[in-house]
Amino acid sequence: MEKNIISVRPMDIRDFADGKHRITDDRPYGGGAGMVMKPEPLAGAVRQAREQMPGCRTILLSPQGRPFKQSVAGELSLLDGLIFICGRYEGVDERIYPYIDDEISIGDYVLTGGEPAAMIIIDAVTRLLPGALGSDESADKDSFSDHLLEHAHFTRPQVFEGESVPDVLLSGNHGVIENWRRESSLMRTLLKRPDLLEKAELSEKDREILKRWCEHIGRVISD
Ligand code: 4H6
Repeated sequence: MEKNIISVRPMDIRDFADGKHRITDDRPYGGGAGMVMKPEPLAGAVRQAREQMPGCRTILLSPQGRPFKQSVAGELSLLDGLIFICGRYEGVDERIYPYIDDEISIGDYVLTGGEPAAMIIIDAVTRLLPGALGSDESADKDSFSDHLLEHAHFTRPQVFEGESVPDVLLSGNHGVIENWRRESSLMRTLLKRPDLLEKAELSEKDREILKRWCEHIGRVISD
C-alpha cells in the first residue's frame, strides 16, 4: 500500500443495513445455534464496491471454496480489482450467491471469519504485481509454479554452531551451484512434500537423483 501497488478499502456492511439497529445478522430459519449474515447488507456493499471498481471479481472466502493455490494467486493478479466477502458467525445467507463470482478456501480448517483468508490472498497476489518485489527477489516468484520446494539457503557466518555452509556454494562455479540447488529442491520435496512430485516436470537426470535418494531413505515411489 505504501508503494501504491495496491489499495485496500475495508467496508462496514453495517452502512448498508436498514432499520434502527442496522443489524447484519439474524437467526437461522429452521433453528439451531448461531447467527447467519443477512443478504441485503452484503448485496448493498458489493453493489457499491463494484461501482467504484469496474472489471473486478467478487470472491467469497469460505471453507466450501476452491482451494487457493499459487496458480489461483497468478490468476487473480491479472484482474483489475478484487472484492472479498468475509463471512462471520455461521456463514452467509445462501441467496447472496448471485453476487459472487468466485468462492475460495485457503485450506481445510475453520476460521472465525474470512478476514485472515482475505489477507493471505492479498499478500500472495500483491507480491506478483509489478514493483512489489525488489529486482533481486523477482526471479524466484514462480518458485512454486514448478511444483518443487525451494532449495536450502545459507548466509554468513560460514560456520554456525559447528555446521558449515556446503563447499559448492563457496566454489563460485555457477553450473555446479545450479546442480546442487536442483538436487536440494528435489530432495526437500521428496522428504517434505512427496505429493508435489506428481505435478513436477522432471528431467531424466532429476528422476535419477530422486531414485538415488529414494534408495538412500528406503522409500519406494512410482515412476
Ligand atoms: C463463509 C461461510 C474461510 C465464511 C462460512 C472462511 C475458513 C475459511 C466463513 C464461514 C472461514 C477458509 C463461519 C464457517 C464460521 C465455519 C468464515 N473459515 N464459517 N478455509 N470462516 O478459507 O464457521
